[in-house]
Amino acid sequence: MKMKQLKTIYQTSFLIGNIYTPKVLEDEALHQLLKTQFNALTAENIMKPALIQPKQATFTFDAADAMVDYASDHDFHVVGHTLAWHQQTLDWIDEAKTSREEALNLLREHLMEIMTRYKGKIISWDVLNEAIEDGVQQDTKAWRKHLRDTPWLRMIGEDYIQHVFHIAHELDPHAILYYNDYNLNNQQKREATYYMVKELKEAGVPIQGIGMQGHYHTNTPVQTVEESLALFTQLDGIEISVTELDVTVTGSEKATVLSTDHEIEQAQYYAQLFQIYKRYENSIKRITFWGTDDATSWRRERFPTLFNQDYSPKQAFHAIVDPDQFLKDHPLVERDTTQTAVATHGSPVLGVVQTWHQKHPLSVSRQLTAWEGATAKAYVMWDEVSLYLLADVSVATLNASAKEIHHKDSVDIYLNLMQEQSKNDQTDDHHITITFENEVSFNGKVDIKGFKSFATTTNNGYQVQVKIPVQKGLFVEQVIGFDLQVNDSNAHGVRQSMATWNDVSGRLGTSTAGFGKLRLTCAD
Ligand code: 9MR
Repeated sequence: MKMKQLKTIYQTSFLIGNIYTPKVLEDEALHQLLKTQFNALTAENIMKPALIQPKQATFTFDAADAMVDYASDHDFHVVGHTLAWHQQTLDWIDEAKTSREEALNLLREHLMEIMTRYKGKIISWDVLNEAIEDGVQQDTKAWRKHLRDTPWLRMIGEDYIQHVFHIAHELDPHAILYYNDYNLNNQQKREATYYMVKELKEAGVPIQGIGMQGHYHTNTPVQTVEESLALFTQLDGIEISVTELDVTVTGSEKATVLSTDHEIEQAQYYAQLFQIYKRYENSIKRITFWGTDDATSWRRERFPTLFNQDYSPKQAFHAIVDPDQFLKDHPLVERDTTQTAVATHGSPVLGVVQTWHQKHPLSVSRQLTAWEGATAKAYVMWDEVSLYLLADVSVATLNASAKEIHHKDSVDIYLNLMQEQSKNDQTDDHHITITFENEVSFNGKVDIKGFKSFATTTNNGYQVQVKIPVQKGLFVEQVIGFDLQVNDSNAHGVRQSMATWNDVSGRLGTSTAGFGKLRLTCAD
């Protein structure tokens, strides 16, 4: 039976894209898959700043040239990705020694070489990538306060944003210029982005599109995606594209096979997304998937794409072919995704690993950011007067140069002792942050009397241990609201990722709704 073609099914709605990797030039089956299903290609990596200009004034265009030729030979639209980003940026720039004028020149030169070369061949550019920071909690209208602390921002100032769009427009006036970011379904990040784009647009900055990346998990509430579309479509003169869609269904731990249940659950999620996208088809220009198949995706351990390793279609593909029918055949069922775990009774001594009971690990691996960094395994113990936590963090590089503590490599601990009953008594509700260097913050609350902490580096990251005295006492079978977040700082001191045990909304700082549940047990 001939396989249905997504690009044909959605031809009156939006372009259907995927990533381009050089592999397609040698893999005939991959070429056939791209050609039959998709009509737009985004460079997954080869146009990124550090790859295309690895040394000052040395540009490596071969791979990008080959992509543009391939696309033109086979009638694909080409999307350029990306020009200004905080990751894989021009690492050879010495931030400390570069003046604003020099930085602006370097930015202009970078754009000039690339955009002039491909002028007229690129439908749209992801001009600015991921410029709003994570964890925005309030005051979203003041979007400048929420700009990510990036090398370009430090060297040029906040107006690097205006500059990069003006330069890009001058160089290729016909390309549609995008702001591209992940987690734009998050209410605060969505609002900050909305206000930023609105103000830029009204000030005459040539920005014409918002790219909602779309790195989701089946736990991501699907209505939050619709809420963002509803807001962004209020912006005049701004088109929307879904630029990097993929949906994971398992946790970060490596799994070897995708179970049938998970495959259906993922497909249902894709079906719901496409029902939403169809409702906004007048505003959505393109939907690009971030990966062709589960064997090569950047999140390959978690099966996020529409195709298996041999390019055969998964249920997710069938779900997108006909979302309504798929959801009729596979009706949604309510799922509770709240994590629950047990804390074991005992009083460990901080710094003495043998005294810790390491049997019931909490996996801190729900990634909140598109850049997937540090994760942790944590163990909680308790006695009648204190709660104890040991978190073993796996992370590649350690950095404490950021101003704010939770932008350093650190662990956030959230405690809501009495859960619902505690609204009027927050004596024992805490938000504690501890870095790999044992810097501690109680985030505005007074110090906890008797609190103790210990931190040490390990072969694959660092470990923190804390003792949190509890004034009201603890008792067996008590269930407490609890969460952990691991913050990963990159080599520039920019927080590049956050992973949690339970919450996926990014609102741990202001709401206990996303906390998981910890049960205090006596037994092992
Ligand atoms: O899929 C990309 C992966 O192969 C790279 O290793 C990684 C780092 O460059 O970037 C991935 O793509 C990112 C994209 O460029 C920007 N948004 C987030 C994507 C996932 O991290």
